[in-house]
Amino acid sequence: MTDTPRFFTQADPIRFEGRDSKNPLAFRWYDKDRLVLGKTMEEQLRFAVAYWHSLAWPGGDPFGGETFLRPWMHGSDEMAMARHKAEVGFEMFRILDVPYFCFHDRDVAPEGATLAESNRNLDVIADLFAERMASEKVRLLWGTANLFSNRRFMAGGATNPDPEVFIYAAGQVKHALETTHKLNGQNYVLWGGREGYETLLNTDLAREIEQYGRFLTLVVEHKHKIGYKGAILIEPKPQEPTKHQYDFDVATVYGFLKRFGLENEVQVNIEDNHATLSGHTYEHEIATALAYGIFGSLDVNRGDRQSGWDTDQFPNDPTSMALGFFHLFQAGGFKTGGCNFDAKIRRQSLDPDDLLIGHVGGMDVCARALLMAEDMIEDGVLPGIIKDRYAGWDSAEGRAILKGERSLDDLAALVARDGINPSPRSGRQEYLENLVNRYL
Ligand code: XUL
Ligand code: CO
Repeated sequence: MTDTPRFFTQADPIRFEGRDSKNPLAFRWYDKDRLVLGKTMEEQLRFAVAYWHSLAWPGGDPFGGETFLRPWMHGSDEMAMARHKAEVGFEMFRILDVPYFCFHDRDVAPEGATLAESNRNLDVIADLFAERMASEKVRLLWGTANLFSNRRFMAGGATNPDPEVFIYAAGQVKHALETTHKLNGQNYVLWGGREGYETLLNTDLAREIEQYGRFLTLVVEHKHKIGYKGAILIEPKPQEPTKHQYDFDVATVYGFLKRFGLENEVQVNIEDNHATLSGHTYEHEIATALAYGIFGSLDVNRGDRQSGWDTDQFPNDPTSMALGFFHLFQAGGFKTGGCNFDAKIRRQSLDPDDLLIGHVGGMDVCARALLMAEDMIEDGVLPGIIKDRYAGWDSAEGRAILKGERSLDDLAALVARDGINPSPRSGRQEYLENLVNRYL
């Protein structure tokens, strides 16, 4: 893996040069050793490069094909191309100095004629990863299986009307999970891109949800059977590619997990662009997951206000990121999760360094957002206002109500006895919004 020409213009890791730097290949905010909220920025943010967008995507859109012409996508020996891709990948991880990467089974190794052949291809590349990881810093944040590209999955993997597809998907996920385990992946992700429907005219929704619950239960059982200690994560998304996906948003996923008794076994991987497609904000999805106790990890990216699809762009708005980070880091930050750049450069960004520059910008946005979140938390004003707003619930009466010690009769009697007639208080939203702007 050493004799192919260098892909990027530089071989050295990108460094922090501070706010005044004009160097596009330098960090202006991400200072990996800087302490923020008790840990280094590197330990708090846990950045990961997504193999699929950065290394496996050719630059196509629905109207046109490949634009990037990556050298590792043009050749006759598919396994040699997969090795070349891995080589460029590890070069990129080292230059970006990221602690993690993420992959789908089919991003890293070609699909074979049978599942056994596909598994063997994956094993070859996973061994290569293990070898490189033994001498390099980068680790695996998560692995996953691609249950959406091949036509066999067009009507779903777990939720397919044909049980043979369910069986095939189970075999594929078993191998992807075991590969993730072998590479010490911190998490295993399931994104149900085809677990949904195109039309209810041909769909038995109740059955499909039962199938999906069964599938996830099998995955959790297998995790315990093989002694995998990482987290199992579902990645919510409301639609695209299907018209409706069952993992619509965090709250829907929570209801699904409860229904199958998996709420203590499975968490969520929340993506910004998926949050906005579901009509929410990133902040809302993060806060909801934390409230339900199922927060796992983040796919950091952004959508486009005009385009109604998953544009997966690199994040560029520190304030909106900080609003989500405020909740996350107030709750102690990541455990098994991290910030995975599920983001792709635009199809006209042809220069190899564009890949690095996209990540540099995204990492700086997250670093800047982390610093804002630190101020929001440490300044204490925002958390204090929220605490005060609910202070009444810490009274003896408030606690008794929540513990279930009062009936509706009791409460009605209390209104009369104490002459309760609440006086509304300001929510102070503009003050709070102005306060957040001061932290930027
Ligand atoms: C698709 C998406 C996926 C998952 C992993 O919208 O976000 O790339 O992150 O399967
Ligand atoms: Co994603």
